[in-house]
Amino acid sequence: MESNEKVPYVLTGKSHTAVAVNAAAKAGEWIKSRLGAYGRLSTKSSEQDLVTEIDKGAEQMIRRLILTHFPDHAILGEEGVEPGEDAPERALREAEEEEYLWIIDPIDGTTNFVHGFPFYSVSIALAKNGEVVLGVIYDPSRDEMFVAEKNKGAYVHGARMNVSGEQRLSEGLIAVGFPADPAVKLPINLRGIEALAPKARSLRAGGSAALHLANVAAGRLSGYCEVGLNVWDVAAGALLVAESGGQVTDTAGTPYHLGVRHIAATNGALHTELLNVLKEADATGF
Ligand code: 2AM
Ligand code: CA
Repeated sequence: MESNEKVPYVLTGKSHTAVAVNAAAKAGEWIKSRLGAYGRLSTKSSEQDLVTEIDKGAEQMIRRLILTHFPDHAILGEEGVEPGEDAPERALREAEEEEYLWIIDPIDGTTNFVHGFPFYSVSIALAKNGEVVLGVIYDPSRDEMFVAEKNKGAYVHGARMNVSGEQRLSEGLIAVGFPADPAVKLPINLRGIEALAPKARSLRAGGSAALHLANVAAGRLSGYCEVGLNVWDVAAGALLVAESGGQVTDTAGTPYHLGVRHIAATNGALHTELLNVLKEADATGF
């Protein structure tokens, strides 16, 4: 046979997952290299709501990488939305109409990043027709890449993740949050914290919603709840928990969807008990 026969050139596209993992790793490495070296610190909705030029730079980096491979996909990123109550909701409503929507939090846990506390992450989710089908969270401090694909399970560095086995709240390690809105959201969360503290084994507040969710998925936390989050804080993590066998709802028990702001994510076994405590304490945010 003639050896100079031409093989047709096939342009094989990269998978959504490969692009998300690559973007999270690149942004995460860059962020980590800038730890303690950021310049100007700005505030957004409140004095506790911080942003650095590293957040903005990392989001640009992720946007460019995604658009290189998928130029017609829509992107909703934390730093591309004006702070305040209405703008994130409006942006989400518009974006939900897209077939493919990437949802980015370039640094989840900016306050930790600013202080050098090693608990922050890059969170990237892809929603198809309004449903999350891919979730990637990267923890630069531990070099852990968490990946979930809808109906295909969740993995950390290639090893399948499963939620923990605690059956009761009294055996559970539960993560909570102290939101950056001291007027409305903080008091609601504090009511929940006060009610949960004597009932759970112990509480933790790490300061990154995405990493709390990744750690629930990995079975290191039994559950996590927080009122007043944004879609980019939880979209990737919600899929990680669901694909690890856990349960993700809003604090009133409605199954997770892109509009959920008040989140409860657990190993499933102690979900109802957790929701009941929040309800009794008037801490659901509803
Ligand atoms: P961030 O670091 O990306 O801002 C801590 O309680 C969690 O709340 C973090 O995931 C943090 O994400 C998020 N958070 C901080 N400020 C917020 C705000 N104004 N609205 C919603 N979530 C916020
Ligand atoms: Ca952020």
